Amino acid sequence: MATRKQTQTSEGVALEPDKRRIKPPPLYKVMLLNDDYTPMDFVVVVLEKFFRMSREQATVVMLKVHRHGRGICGVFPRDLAATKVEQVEAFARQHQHPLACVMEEN
Ligand code: TYC
Repeated sequence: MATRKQTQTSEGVALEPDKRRIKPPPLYKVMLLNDDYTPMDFVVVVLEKFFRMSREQATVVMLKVHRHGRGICGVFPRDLAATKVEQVEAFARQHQHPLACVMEEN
């Protein structure tokens, strides 16, 4: 096992925090699921509004979901992914659409 990293400070030698076994936080994919009722234009607006996509990018992702059943909107740390899912589903319900948004560990 390697020794802990040391830094020279004005007070002497200090041990740096041991970061060797700290894994980076897991990332989560946020995905939209297809359904037969949500209008295509609404899905494009969702991708522009919540995932900062251009109209062109949003259209590509929407059509991928429409044709393949699901598609990735973005990859985020857990809390941000959970917030995106809540925001998208709340917005869809406000507009009476059944659009489903889910997250999955990457
Ligand atoms: N399948 C929908 C339709 O034909 C469009 C749609 C695309 C719905 C993506 C949901 O996540 C979705 N109107």
